[in-house]
Amino acid sequence: MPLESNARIVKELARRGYNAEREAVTLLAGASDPDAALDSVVGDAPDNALRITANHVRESLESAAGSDRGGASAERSPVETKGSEAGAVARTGETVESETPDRTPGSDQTSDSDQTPDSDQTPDSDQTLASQTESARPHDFDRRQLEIGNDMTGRSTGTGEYRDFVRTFRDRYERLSKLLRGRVNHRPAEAIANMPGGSEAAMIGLVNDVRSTKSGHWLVELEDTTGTFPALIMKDKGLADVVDEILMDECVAVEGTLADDSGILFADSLHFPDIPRTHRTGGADRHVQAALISDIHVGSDEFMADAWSRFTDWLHTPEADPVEYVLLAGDMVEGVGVYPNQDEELEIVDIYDQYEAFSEHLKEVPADTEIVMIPGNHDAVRLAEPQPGFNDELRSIMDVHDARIVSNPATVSVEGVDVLMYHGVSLDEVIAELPEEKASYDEPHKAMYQLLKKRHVAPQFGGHTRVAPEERDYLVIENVPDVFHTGHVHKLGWGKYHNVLAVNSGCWQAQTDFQKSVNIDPDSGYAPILDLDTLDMTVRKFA
Ligand code: D5M
Ligand code: FE
Ligand code: ZN
Repeated sequence: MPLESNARIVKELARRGYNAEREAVTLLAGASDPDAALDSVVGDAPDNALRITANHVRESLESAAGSDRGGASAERSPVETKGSEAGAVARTGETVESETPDRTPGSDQTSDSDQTPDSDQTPDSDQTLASQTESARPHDFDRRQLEIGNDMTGRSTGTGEYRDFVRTFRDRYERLSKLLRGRVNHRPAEAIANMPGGSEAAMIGLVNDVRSTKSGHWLVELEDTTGTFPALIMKDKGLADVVDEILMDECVAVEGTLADDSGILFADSLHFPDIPRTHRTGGADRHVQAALISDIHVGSDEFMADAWSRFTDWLHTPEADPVEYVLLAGDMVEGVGVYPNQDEELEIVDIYDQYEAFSEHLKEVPADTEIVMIPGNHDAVRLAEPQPGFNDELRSIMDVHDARIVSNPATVSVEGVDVLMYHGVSLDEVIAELPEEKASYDEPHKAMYQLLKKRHVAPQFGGHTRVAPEERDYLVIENVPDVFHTGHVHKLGWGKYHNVLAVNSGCWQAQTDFQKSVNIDPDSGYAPILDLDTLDMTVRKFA
């Protein structure tokens, strides 16, 4: 049975307000007249059913056909394991830094989807509505915890005037300098200029300029609320590695000795706000998972509808029962006019139609899944970051599943796990500016480590990443997250930095002409699945 028919059945059931067990879908697809079978199973389903089970289908088919089995075999069809053919490709433990997705190809593993869902996995005594109707592991809605923090939707104050930028930077300085204050005995720029020559001094500031000098040293100019001050990093101080990582406008501390005339600081060390190594992660107190995905790009010729359907089909299998959350890190649709000549690769040219289509695809996700989404650079919100969550018109188009629509970036606490979601436009910049071994498209998580180290998701101002002036710098990473989730670069990569799991989730779009022209080979059709109790990750391949 072609996959399309399964997806179509899932969609049709969703349209009528039902989830379905994977096996139920397979049985329906195998019926001699799937549409009629679907009609009758919906008609026969108990009034309080949320989910069509394989048993519902069997009963309905049997009653329709009497002793004739009506073409739908109650035996398992080979299609049933399709979801699990798209097997786990890699698993991270505590220490694995960077398994590449294609190292271990999708396996043929069959798994608990072979169990009859309505067998012995009966719920315990508390009979919630869901547990009466769902035969696989029922979702205990009472135990779900999802809190949004740092959502700036509706709080934008910027008018784009110069003084707004001053406020943003003041806020950035205040909050990031706090993280450095314990480590250096700093003085304001103004005071340092008045200290006696030869004194030990330290300053915390935003990077105003970095230049290499003729003799191979580096001049770093820092700015705080009182003024600017230059620091000279001599090439023999062993700090080349650190200098490599400096980005404009980020907050750092330098420590050293003042020149005789107090006009410059000879730096001995440079510090980033960084993530403390002692960071202890939170975790769910039950086995529950979240799918971390992004960059769906519905509306593009290259949107991989089949892979997406395979993913959402899999979500309906018992194996995916623990996946109660889907976190979407932006680029829901391909958008219009995002890049030059993009219109040549559009399947859907109207932006609203793109969101309508996206919403249809989102309906394939089981209806009881909690969804959180942030916008990306292809979405129909302002490009400058922070990007507010979608407007009411787009929300009403995407009102399936009661998805939480929040800003980019935003933090989400999911059953005790703090997830920082950020689309990831600044990753292009980090990758362009830093040496290959510190940040590259092949290892996008390493670029994410840099953002964690800087405690800011998009430090550079005035470059590739547009930054909007706001009263508060929403791009500061004030609280250490347990998980940092980005997308945008269309490459899959993950690893741990000081105990924070960084995940870049790949995409659902095949290589575009532009990507071909610049040799970007996207990782398409992967779904990283995060265990919220252990923070282990499994990546599943659906393409
Ligand atoms: O971008 C996906 C990735 O590809 C991201 O690293 C930027 C890069 N990209 C894609 N198209 C272009 C064009 N036309 N110019 C420059 N860079 C591009 P996304 O924005 O998520 O599609
Ligand atoms: Fe994208
Ligand atoms: Zn993007």
